Amino acid sequence: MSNEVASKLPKDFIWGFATASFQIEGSTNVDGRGKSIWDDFSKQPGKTLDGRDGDIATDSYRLWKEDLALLVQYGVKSYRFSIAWSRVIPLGGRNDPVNPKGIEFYSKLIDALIENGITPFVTLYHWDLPQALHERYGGWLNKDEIVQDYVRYSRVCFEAFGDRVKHWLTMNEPWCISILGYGRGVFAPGRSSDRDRSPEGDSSTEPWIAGHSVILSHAYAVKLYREEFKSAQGGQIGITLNGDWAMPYDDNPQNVEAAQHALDFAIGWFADPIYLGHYPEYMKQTLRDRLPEFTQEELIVVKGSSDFYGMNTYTTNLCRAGGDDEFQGFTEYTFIRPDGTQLGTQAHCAWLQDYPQGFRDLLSYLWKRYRMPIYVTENGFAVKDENSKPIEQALLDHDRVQYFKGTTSALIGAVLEDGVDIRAYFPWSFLDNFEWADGYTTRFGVTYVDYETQKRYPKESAKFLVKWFKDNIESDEQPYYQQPPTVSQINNFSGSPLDNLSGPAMIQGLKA
Ligand code: GBH
Repeated sequence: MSNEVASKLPKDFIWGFATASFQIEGSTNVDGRGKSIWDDFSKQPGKTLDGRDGDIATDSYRLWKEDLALLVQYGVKSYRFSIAWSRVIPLGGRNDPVNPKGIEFYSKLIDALIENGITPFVTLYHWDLPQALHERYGGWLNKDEIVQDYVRYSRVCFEAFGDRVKHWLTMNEPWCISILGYGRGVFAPGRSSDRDRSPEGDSSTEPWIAGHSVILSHAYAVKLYREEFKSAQGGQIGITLNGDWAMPYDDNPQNVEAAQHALDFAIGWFADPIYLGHYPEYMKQTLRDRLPEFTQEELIVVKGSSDFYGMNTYTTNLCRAGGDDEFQGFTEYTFIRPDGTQLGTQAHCAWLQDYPQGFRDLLSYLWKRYRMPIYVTENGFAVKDENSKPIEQALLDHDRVQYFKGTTSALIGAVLEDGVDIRAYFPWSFLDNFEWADGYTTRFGVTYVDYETQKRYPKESAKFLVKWFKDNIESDEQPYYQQPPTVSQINNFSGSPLDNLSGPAMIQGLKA
């Protein structure tokens, strides 16, 4: 070992790409799968930008072996995917039958990943609630029912897959589940007070009730895992939260305070109870009796219920006090600085600009506030108008490469200079896919999907990331200049086009 200051990520640093069941699987009515709330929602006129649904998506339920081959080609260490609850338990409930075909699908995928040296990183819930539970009792609005049903679903997954899965995420982005599903009504089940949008719903109460149920479902599933599975299976389990960095618009104290208020509503809503044991004070003051309370017994289960901080983040918002958006804690977001300049490069989505310093600042903030190891479980960019470009041009995804250059350098800076304990990084997404209310018009993939043929094409950003992680994670192997490759190693090297670009060690050794 040398005495040099570390310049790379530690060798056990986890990286890979992320996806979610409903966004990629398709095959919505095969092998006994029950409907999820997104099945019918995405088919209602006006709910997705291009009017398209998730029936085919990237066809990954059928093409999973091809997807796996591509992951192997990329050389990822891990793959983050989610399990569709309604494949495993078609009607979702605790007394409803388990579907062996659903278990079999994920079981084969998990086996194949492991055989290829790829660690499965599994999300139990990425927004595809079984439709039957929504119809039966209102889904996330019914705490007493949903907690029990979610815990039973979790049990089925721990029993079926926990011998091989050592990294569990209970929930993906409770803020989105609650606010977008029950407040703004733009995501399934689409409930809102806006009667042009939804015949039912109360945006002033339902998001906070749904969020409360999500926290408790997460917490009781973790309790189950720790009590009945962890000692035998030895895995880790936690939740993953969305949250973008909030930067004061200027140094006006009201705007400085507003940035904290924005973080309280976006992140603290979930992170404070889970890591600190209480809802943020500002949320309590603002929502009063509309914010449900935890019983003492529940609080004991909630506090400390995540082994790590799961972080999904995309952008930075400049925050000002004011406005009427309760979901943002009565703050206003903008990307335009006081001097009129843009914060960063605009993405295809209005809510997303590239600002890597914000990613680094958010990592520090979360590390200081919660003191938990951080797994970055999503981070990504949608290039403006990528969908209207011919494939050859779309593959040259310059703005996405710039984005990942920024975030990877922020990531390594946060680890090596700021001392933040970051253990994993998963760019979103492995593939272009069903981008929820945007349909297929917004592409987040590092791999281009031609939806006519379902062929996959690596974009420049995939090549950049593959190479970056090869170059920036410590390896067990001796440096190439100490151990030149043998002739037979070189002759036996069966390279792919990607390997040429990313430069396997033995080829670099030759050149040196
Ligand atoms: C992730 O959410 C999802 O986990 C993933 O499934 C998705 O494909 C990916 O992002 C890309 O979108 O203007 O009020 O509607 C990202 C977190 C939070 C980003 C809400 C968009 C819009 C807020 N999202 N935000 S609003």
